[in-house]
Amino acid sequence: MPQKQTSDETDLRNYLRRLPKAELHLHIEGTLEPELLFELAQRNGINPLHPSVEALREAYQFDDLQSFLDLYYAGADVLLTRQDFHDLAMAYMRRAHADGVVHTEIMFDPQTHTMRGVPIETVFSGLADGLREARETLGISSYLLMSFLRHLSEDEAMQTLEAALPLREAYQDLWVGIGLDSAEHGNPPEKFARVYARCKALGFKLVAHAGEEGPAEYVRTAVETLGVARIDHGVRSSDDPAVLQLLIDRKIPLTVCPLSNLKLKVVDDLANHNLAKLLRQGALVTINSDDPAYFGGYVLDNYMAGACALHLSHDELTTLAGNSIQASFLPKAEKNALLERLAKVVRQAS
Ligand code: ES4
Ligand code: ZN
Repeated sequence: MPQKQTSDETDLRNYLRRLPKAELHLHIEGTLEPELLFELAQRNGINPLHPSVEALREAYQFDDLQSFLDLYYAGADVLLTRQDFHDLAMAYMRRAHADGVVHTEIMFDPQTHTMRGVPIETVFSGLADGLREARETLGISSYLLMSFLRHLSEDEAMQTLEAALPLREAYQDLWVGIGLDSAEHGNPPEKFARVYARCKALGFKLVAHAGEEGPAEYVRTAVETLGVARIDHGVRSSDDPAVLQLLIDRKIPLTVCPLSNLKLKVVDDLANHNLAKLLRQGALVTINSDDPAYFGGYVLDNYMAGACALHLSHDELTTLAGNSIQASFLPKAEKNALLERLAKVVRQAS
């Protein structure tokens, strides 16, 4: 049940909504709400694993990353056609727009779909249809980060890259980078050193999940071996002061997802989340929603959860919104324009 908000919380939520924000850590397959899942299952003649929307939602209780991934991959089975991917993307963009998101950098897992016989062109074209429509009708810009599943082999990642490269030109307005996600334990970043080197040579922006469940050492190798520009999660960096210092010195942003960390038991209580500490120590922290359909909240809910549990000040929240723009892959001029807009909203509010 949604918790009742105090009027202070309503004011804070309205303030946070007005801040122009970028969402940088978002898996499009993780935005599949049970209602849309059932609609797509029916459209495609697929039997859902659960008897009802309510039963499915009740199943969203996880012990760890793997228990979530099992349901997340099963949920993606209903995505088959270009229209399905369009509808998924457009539903998320509407929701993000309502939260005051002005730019998104969206991860997608082509292997989850090609493994089931869905052509990679279908995935790209459907997502692009939705994101381009959102750009025109809602005024939100987007980039795509094609992510490799780290529980599969590097050869399979390389094959996925090769299958996608012929599409690069057609989607050059969207596809700017690559990422690494799925089960972290036992799948260190360096397993993908060759594929990252190839992507770097091709001019892609590089990100990787690291230090979510895995050790701080994976954050170091993501930076030093893969050469990533941004770390997804990275909350375990603080286990090793040298790793945290590396991130601070190199201004490598962390895309932190508070409700995800709570739902997957990376933290036992949001009051114990280290995002405020990381921010206060000088790390370039951003707030994001990860898989909002599964973790109980979109980006504004994540800002609110962090703000309330950790007593973040207005200034800190404004910094977090500014960091999201700063940490994005937008060209400098566009970042500056958005930072100006942010400063204007803050001035008007004070
Ligand atoms: C993910 Cl929360 C998380 N961690 C790793 N991989 C993922 N894929 C989708 N959500
Ligand atoms: Zn993630």
